[in-house]
Order: sequence, then structure tokens, then C-alpha cells
Amino acid sequence: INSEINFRRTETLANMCDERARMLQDQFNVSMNHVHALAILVSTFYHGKQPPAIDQKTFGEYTERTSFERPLTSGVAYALRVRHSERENFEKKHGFTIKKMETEDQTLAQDCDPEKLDLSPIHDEYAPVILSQETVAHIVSIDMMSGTEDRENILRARSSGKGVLTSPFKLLKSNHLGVVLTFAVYDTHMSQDATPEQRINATVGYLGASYDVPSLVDKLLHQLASKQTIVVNVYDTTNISAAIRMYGPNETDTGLLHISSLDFGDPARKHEMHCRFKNKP
Ligand code: WA2
Repeated sequence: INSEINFRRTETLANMCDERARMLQDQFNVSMNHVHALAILVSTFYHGKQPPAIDQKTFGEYTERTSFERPLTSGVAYALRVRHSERENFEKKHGFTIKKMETEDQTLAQDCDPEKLDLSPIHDEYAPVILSQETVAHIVSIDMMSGTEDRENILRARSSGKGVLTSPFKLLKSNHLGVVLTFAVYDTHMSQDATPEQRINATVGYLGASYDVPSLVDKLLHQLASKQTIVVNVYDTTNISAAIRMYGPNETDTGLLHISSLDFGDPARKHEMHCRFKNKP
């Protein structure tokens, strides 16, 4: 009888965990498709029209009104590719200087001389944000290539033509770990078999979405009944020997554990969901 009970418990935990993992994965996939569609929108109406048919006001309104289509995202933004030779013209035209991304410590330290410190130093090229959803308005004018994770994402997105994900990192103006999803925008339609070099040359900008993982996964799990029965953790397991906890409490319990796989659509990143019962039998 005991082994029968244990068998049922194991099965229940597996079902609950798999259901939650599938929900999270599906919602992520849905929002990824809509971010992809936004990249095509920018390509069509910003780059495809002269002058551009989208400005900050239009982009802000449209992305706010369609945010229901991008569950789990905290905001979307568009960064333009700017060569160093174009920097002066760009800054004049847009009426702002290209800023570099700062860590919190730097932001606190720069109180003495804010103007100078946040200017982006000279590089071959930049990716300043020019359009944003209201929720991430604080990244407008910041060079996304000046942040390690954002830069890596931009380079991988433009050479692959695919949606790519960062590893978890602390997003600007957020106290949580999050991830950023990036799609490159090209100046011509790219065929499926375009080479990385052709893609890099045709790149005109980057459409990205940020995911504040803890608050958004919380929201998702709260929709389910019996939330009180199990403890859920989400990990980035890309580096197996150094998994990063993206969601949930420190795992101290040694009881029954079920691991469900999670596929967020970027083959370069691996994720897992770990579930445990809250109470011992
Ligand atoms: N968006 C929001 N908060 C952030 C962030 C980000 N990146 N990086 C750090 N905190 C415009 O890939 C292009 C969005 C980057 C896209």
C-alpha cells in the first residue's frame, strides 16, 4: 500500500510539473512570435517608408495596446544600428546623445558628474534605442551594444536571423533577474539560406523584448489552483556545472523531485523546471 501511495505521489508531481512547464513554454512561444511580428512591423513601416511611418508616439501606443499578445514580457524596444561615422548626424537628428549602459554601482557613483560619465565611448558601431514601449522608456538613447548580455544577443541575432535569448541577468531598473529576446531587422528580405556575412551586412536594427522572470512566472503560476501544494524552480542549465536559478526559492528540500524540460526556442540555451511537494507525506 505504501509503494502504491508513493507511485501516485510521483505521478501527481510529474503531471503538475509538466503542466506548468508546458504552460510557461507555450506562453513564451506565443510572445516570441509576436515580438518577431513587431520586428517585421518596424522593417515595413520604419525602414520601408521614406520618411518612416512610425515614430515614438505610434510605437508606444501600438506596443502598449498589443501587450496582451506578449505574455511574460515587461516591455519591447527598437534599437537602431548606427555606425561611428553616422553618430554625429544621428545624435543631431534624434536630439539626444548615445549613452552607455551602466550598472547600479556606476549610476550611484556618477552622481557627481552625470553628464560626462554616461556618454558612450567611441566604437565602430552602436545600437541606441529609438523606440520603446512606455514600460521600458528608461532605455531610450542607451547603446545596447554597451551591455555584455545585450551585445552578445545582438551579434548572435543578426548573424543567425533567429530569435535569440540572453542568459539571466539583472535588467536595468529592475531588482530581478530577467532575460532579453532579440530579433535582428534587415534592410532587405533575407532568404532562408543567406550567409551570416550577408545577414550582418544587411542589418539595420534590433527589436528586443525583456522578460522580468520572477514577477511574470509568479503571475502565471497564480492562475493555477493548488499553487500551495508544490514548489517550482526554473533554471538556466546552459552551463550544466553552473546552473542559474531564474525563479523560485533556494532548493534545500531533499524530498521527491520532478524535473520537466523547458524549450524557450533558442537552441543555444537550456532551461529546466524543478518541482517538489511543499509538505512531506
Ligand atoms: N530591455 C529592457 N531592459 C534591459 C535591457 C533591455 N534590452 N537590457 C538591460 N535591461 C532593444 O536587443 C535589442 C533590450 C534590447 C533590445
